[in-house]
Amino acid sequence: MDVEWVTKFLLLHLFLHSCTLSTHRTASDSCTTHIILPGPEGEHGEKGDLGEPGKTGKQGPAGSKGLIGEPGQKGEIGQRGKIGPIGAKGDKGYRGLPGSPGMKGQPGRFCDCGRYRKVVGQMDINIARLNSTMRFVKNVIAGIKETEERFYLIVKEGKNYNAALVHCKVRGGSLAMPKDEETNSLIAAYVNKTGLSRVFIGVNDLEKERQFMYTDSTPLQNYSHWRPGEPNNAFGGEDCVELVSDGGWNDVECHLTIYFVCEFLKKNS
Ligand SMILES: [Ca+2]
Ligand SMILES: [Ca+2]
Repeated sequence: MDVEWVTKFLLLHLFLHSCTLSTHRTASDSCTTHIILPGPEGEHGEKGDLGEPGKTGKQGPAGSKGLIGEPGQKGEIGQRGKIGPIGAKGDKGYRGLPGSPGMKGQPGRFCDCGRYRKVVGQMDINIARLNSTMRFVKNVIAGIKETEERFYLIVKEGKNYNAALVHCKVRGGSLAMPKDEETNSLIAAYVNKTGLSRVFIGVNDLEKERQFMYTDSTPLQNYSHWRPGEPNNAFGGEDCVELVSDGGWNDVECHLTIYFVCEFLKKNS
């Protein structure tokens, strides 16, 4: 409470109290004597000096989001991008329309087919020979026997006597002609080792009955190895000779189809 105002209040209260206590006096006498009034208000004081600057206020809360800005200027054109990966294979297209029919062909000519047939036939023969040679080589690789002068080879292809003769001859040899015991034993052991029981050898009496000769047209000389009772020319038709596994000889029919032994002269002998 303002001090000046309190003072004025106390003085007024004292004045009224003194008037009440002096009721036997006239109001004008007694109150006039004891009135105490405040003086007139003084003039306004001079303006104070400028106060010191206040302390820095606290940081205010974040303002509300501003309005969207104006769009920027258009940028420069960018660099060319890398080539993308190969795309997936496209679906198969629809079937095209059929083309226009072609021109009519020229009339046919007479075919000289005979000449071609002859060529093809010769090729077949050559292939057959090649296959035969391959089998022969396989046999050679499988096993071959030899003496000082000759090689001997069992051919595991069933043939009659004449076919066997040709087979050995076209390969530079002949059907085997054992002309001594050593060679005969070697061929017999070879037959046994191969698991066979009989093979054609190059001996026959085709030219003259009972006069056996080798296929090189030389007569049997100091050596033969007939089995007991052979040659017997059974049924009047045994003009070729087989060698059985014990080394013995037997005259047989020439059309039999059995394995055979070729011999080849060594070139250095
Ligand atoms: Ca005979
Ligand atoms: Ca016989």
